[in-house]
Amino acid sequence: MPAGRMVGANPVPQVSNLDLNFTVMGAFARISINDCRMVNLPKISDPRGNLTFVEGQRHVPFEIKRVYYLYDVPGGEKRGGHAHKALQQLLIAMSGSFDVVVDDGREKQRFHLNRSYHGLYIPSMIWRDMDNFSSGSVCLVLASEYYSEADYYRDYEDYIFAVGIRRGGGV
Ligand code: T46
Repeated sequence: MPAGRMVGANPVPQVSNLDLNFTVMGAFARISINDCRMVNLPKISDPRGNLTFVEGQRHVPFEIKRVYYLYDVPGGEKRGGHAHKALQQLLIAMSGSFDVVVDDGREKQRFHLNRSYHGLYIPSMIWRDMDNFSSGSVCLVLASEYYSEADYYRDYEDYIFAVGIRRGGGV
């Protein structure tokens, strides 16, 4: 099965087309996990080996200011465990596979990334946890901003407060 949206035990492949219709988020619109999506990147198939490219503002709805990658992740380790105030990202499994659980404070969704021509777009204000890294996996991240620790929510309660969710139900 290609990388896709997985809801509980029922995988629902949802790989969007190249021409993405990204949601325009108004200042007061609530960002939800429905704004996360799998992006189908161009793949130039060739007997010499395949080639995929990513263009800022075309395949991702932002200018790419930073690139970083996670690698040599030991089996059973977890990464992530935070949300970003402004940063948008595209995550790609350059090699191997891993899972990303996105969480908007109300709902969670698990994505399995295992193709170097699929990317997971994550807008700002989405909590993410990463696990299930396969041996030798590499996670490439294209980011809309330079690194700033001030852009992180690393405490889940702070994040929940910021998205305006009261514990025990209600908004
Ligand atoms: C994300 C996931 C997918 C830097 O100094 N510069 C950087 O550009 C980055 C990304 C990190 N760092 C420092 C900050 C920490 O002291 O590297 C250390 C490890 O970062 P962190 O614990 O945030 O790593 P992950 O793998 O949990 O999260 C990273 C990104 O931070 C985050 O944006 O979405 O990868």
